[in-house]
Amino acid sequence: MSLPTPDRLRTATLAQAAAAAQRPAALPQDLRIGHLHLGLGAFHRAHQALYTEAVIAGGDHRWGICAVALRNPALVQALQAQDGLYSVTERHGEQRRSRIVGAIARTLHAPSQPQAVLDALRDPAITVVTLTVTEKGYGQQPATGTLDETDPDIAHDLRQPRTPRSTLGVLAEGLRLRRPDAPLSLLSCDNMAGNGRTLRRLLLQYAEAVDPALARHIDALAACPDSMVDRIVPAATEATRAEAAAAIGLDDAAALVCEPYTQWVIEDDFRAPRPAWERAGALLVPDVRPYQTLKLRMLNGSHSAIAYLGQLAGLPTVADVMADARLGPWVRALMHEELRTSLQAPAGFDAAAYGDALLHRFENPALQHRTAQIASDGTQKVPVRWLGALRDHLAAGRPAPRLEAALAAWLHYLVCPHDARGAALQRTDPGAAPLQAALRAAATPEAQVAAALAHGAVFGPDDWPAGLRQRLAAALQRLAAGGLGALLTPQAPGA
Ligand code: CS2
Repeated sequence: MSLPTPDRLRTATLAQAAAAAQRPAALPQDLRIGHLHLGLGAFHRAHQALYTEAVIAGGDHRWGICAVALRNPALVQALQAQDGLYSVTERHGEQRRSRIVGAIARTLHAPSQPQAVLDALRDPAITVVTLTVTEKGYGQQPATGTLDETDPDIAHDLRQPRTPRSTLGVLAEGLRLRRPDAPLSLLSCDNMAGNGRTLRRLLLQYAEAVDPALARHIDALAACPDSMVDRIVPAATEATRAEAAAAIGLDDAAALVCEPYTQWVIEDDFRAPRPAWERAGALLVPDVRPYQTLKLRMLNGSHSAIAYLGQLAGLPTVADVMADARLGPWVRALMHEELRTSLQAPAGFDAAAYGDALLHRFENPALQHRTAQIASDGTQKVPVRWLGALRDHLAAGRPAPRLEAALAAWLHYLVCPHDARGAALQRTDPGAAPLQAALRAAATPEAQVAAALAHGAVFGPDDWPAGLRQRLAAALQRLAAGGLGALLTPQAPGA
């Protein structure tokens, strides 16, 4: 016998929510809108939206969020059917805590409501715009950090800047319409080094190409602080919805399950009023970059290694990789012996404890964080997460065998038809096609390595040392001949 489906989460049904679920302090309909978000997805709703929710709970009702979905309308429809309400369940193992969030006061779907998005950007009541548009959403060449004018959306917008499709194009056009005496702050929350600086540079480069006067206008109008965001938020599935129904007693088509941990470090460089996120635990600092480097290398760097090894091994989740007798200890060694040692932690920061805490977070069996999700967009992620660390080790003459093995695993993954269990690998990386073609065209492991390292959009200047080339070729050879087991078996020096 199946249980009856509970009522849908809405303002009218909120009173029926399970007593243990925390209720929003204010309803979406009672908020003014002051915070615009581009990139309505799981991460925003479990991260920035909760910091804004806490500010609203403190009594400041100016900061209702207008959240814009850039592609898929499904979430907009789900949230609209729920009057903007959704639930977040934090889990570690068997511990769980659910809350219903009311900070999203309005939702928009950019492709079908382009004018409404531009109107929001010109609205002087909106003084802060957060972005989670993914690394590839900035239209940049990942290795060089310059505007990628071959990106189809950027190319379109440069031709037709009044009807933009790309994030940069939408921002530039919205800001063009904005009064010069209504400054605002654009706060990138994507996993990139110097994300605010990057956004500013690309936006000005784009605007300059459209009209130099527009670039000057934007330069005077917008601050672009850097920020480091951290919380593991797996993409929601049907299981998430069932879990939320059990936890809150209502059916929530926009439910999320994430870890309890959350962190937000923000450069204190705003040009206009903003929510007092520090009241919710955000750290406002003069320079975010040391925190970004730590997080990108240690958390995201090991995450990407887990993702490619996990995908090749046929292990679907991060927790599966951590529990694997061969891969779990390998990840631990990568974290402590190669990622942590690649950087100088800020004075007083205990990087060893940080690394242990990250490994504990990865082990969380409740999250079901899929290796396939993290494996996506490697051409954007690998340069930021691994290549800086690898270059630093090479320059200092320190060996980094695990980082090199991870790099070989990624190259192998890009062209390998199936995992160790025979299942077809499903790859998602729109920027990978030229690299994959070059890898496939190469006849030997040496030629594959040469083709990869010459791919400047990912690997930057092709000045990689001969020793690295030999080691990567040997690793590809081992992978092809003996799979992951052969890759991870320690090699005698010089072998
Ligand atoms: C992950 C990140 O999908 C990925 O690439 O590495 O989303 C990661 O979960 C977050 O950055 C954690 O803060």
